[in-house]
Amino acid sequence: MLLRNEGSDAAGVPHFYDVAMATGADDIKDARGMATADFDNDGDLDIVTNNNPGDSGQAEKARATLLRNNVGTLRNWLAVELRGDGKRSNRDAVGALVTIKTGANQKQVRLVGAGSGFASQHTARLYFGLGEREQVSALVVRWPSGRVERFEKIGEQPVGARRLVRVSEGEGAEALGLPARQSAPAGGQLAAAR
Ligand SMILES: [Ca+2]
Ligand SMILES: [Ca+2]
Repeated sequence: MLLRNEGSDAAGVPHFYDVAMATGADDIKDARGMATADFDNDGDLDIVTNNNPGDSGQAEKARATLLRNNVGTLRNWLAVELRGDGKRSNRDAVGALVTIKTGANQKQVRLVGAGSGFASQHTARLYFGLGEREQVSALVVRWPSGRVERFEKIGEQPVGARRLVRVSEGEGAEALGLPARQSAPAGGQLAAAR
């Protein structure tokens, strides 16, 4: 099952539509656990599931399934990776909260978590969708230590889209391009690579 968020109706009731079959994400394997990460570094989150070999016990017959997302790269995005100071904050920055601000009153918030479901852990990188926007007006990190750092520029540049921003607690931030692997042609939507 893969649900697409269709937004809310006039009464405020959210609606979702199962697009698994239409996107090629439906699968008869007996999956256990699911995690998301940007496996091909193109700025959208892809999905991996582990599969249960069942009574056969032959794990090699139940290889993991990677569902590559071919939808999201038409829009802009920002990825953020944190490294805590290893003293008052843990190195992985679990518990850190990142807020990005775009425009006057628009905010998005992401939390660095640990454990994302049964036997699974999503990527520790935080991904923000920016739509058509080319940059964010501010990036604010609230570290597990309680320290708050705010970035409106990195070096002399605004915080631009389609970048990975690495922030080390108390030591500043750097913006990096990611060496994206070639995406499948647009229109394939979500293609299963088995
Ligand atoms: Ca991706
Ligand atoms: Ca993609």
